[in-house]
Amino acid sequence: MKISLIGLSGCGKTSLYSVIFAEKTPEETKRLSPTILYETRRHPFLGLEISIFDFGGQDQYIKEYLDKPKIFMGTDVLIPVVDLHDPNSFNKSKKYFEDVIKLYKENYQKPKICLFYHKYDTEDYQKELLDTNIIKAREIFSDIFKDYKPQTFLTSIYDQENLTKIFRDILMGSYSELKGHIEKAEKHLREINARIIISDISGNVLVHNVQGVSSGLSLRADLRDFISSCNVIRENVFLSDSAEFKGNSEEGKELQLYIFKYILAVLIMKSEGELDPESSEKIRVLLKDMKLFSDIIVSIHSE
Ligand SMILES: Nc1nc2c(ncn2[C@@H]2O[C@H](COP(=O)(O)OP(=O)(O)OP(=O)(O)O)[C@@H](O)[C@H]2O)c(=O)[nH]1
Ligand SMILES: [Mg+2]
Repeated sequence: MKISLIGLSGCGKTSLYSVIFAEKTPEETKRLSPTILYETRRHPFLGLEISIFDFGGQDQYIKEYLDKPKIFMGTDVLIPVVDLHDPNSFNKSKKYFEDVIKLYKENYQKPKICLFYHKYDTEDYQKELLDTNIIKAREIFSDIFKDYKPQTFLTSIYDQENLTKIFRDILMGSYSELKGHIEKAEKHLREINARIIISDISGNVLVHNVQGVSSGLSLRADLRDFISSCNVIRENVFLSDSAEFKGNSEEGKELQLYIFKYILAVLIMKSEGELDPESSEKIRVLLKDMKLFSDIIVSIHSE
């Protein structure tokens, strides 16, 4: 799956990448330099290889891509990024997007389009201006992708929770039938009185109900390492697709890890006697559903 981020220089493409996939804080992005030409990064997600193309937006690079457009081709998801803090750039940005769309049309390609109205925040910016800019941006951009039925999002690296969900749903795009499972799990997690994290084997968090265990899509490093080690044991010692691991402390803290079909990890953290019968039942249902979820992923992969 190829995801392409396009937009003028400074609109926030590399920041988006850094916060969601590379465990950077929003503050750290203030020190990013403009991207030279373009950068490609690979990221495994639910056993699928995702390539993220971050197209530097300085004028000379845009000219180069438009002259040799092959690099844009084969994009599954195009994310045009509009900088809401820079209304003077809207028309220039529109021109760039129109040129790219024209190339896709000429080549009979139809990527899914997720238009980001980005920097939707008041970090070093006035609220009143932001509101005016959104109205102006919608007037300028809402029409240019209309043949592609674009999805539009108001995004900000300062609202990581929302941004992570947007990216998770974009990445799950190739598994549309799975969205319902994730939403159901989300609902369950709100009702269970244990701390639960559902991620893939590479440590991309899909759903959780614990504060501070993830940065963007990435699970905290110690838990990620734990899952990764258990996954190696599953493969090399148990020689099975799925396995269960357990840890207990003398104080009664308990950690359980379920690995389903070498793809999905469900981590449950609780204290002794903490679980009420209702939550136990809900965990049982949740695990059953996640097993099904991983079966579906495997069947999609083998298609
Ligand atoms: N307020 C605010 N600032 C942001 C946001 N996203 C990125 N920025 C800031 O925008 C500036 C430029 O970000 P970059 O990610 O380097 O921009 P870029 O689109 O990659 O630029 P090029 O590589 O030149 O194409 C940085 O100072 C970021 O901190 C956001 O959501 N809100
Ligand atoms: Mg950049």
